[in-house]
Amino acid sequence: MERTLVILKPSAVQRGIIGEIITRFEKKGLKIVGMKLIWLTDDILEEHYAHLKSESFFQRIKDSMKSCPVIVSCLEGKDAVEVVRKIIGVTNGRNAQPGTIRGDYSMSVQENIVHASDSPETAVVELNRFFSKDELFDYPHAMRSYLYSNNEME
Ligand code: IDP
Ligand code: MG
Repeated sequence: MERTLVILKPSAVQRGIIGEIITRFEKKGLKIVGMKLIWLTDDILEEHYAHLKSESFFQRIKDSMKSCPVIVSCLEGKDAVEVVRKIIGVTNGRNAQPGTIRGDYSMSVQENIVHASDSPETAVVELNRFFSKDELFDYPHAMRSYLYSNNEME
């Protein structure tokens, strides 16, 4: 099964909606295999958002992301990367479809509640960035026969 990184940003933590956001992923059937509260630093943000380094808003994003601790999590499921990106919606909360997390909770491009890996390759790199091996857990998901057919679990 595929794994992806999801970060609940300061906009989720400070608005008190951590539980609501995690509930959405749980209800979908994604399995939580890693989760912790951490305070991000410039070093890790410069690596994580390296693709935005030359943007005028880079400093603003970094300041926002380190304004308070965030929840980093690893979600597992079939095609988890693509499924989670669909659940969160497009980057700009004002354009995101209602029904998506950003569409339902965000009015902003920057303060858009969640981060999620954008490809399986990126997910591997990002999970290594935020989790050590012993912080990610393999355990049987009690509901798995009701979430997937046998052939989907192969
Ligand atoms: P994504 O989070 O949807 O994958 P990215 O382009 O990877 O979007 O950008 C990372 C984060 O940087 C966004 O989630 C958002 O918080 C912020 N960001 C992206 N574009 C802008 C912008 O034009 N203005 C301000 N912040 C932005
Ligand atoms: Mg991105």
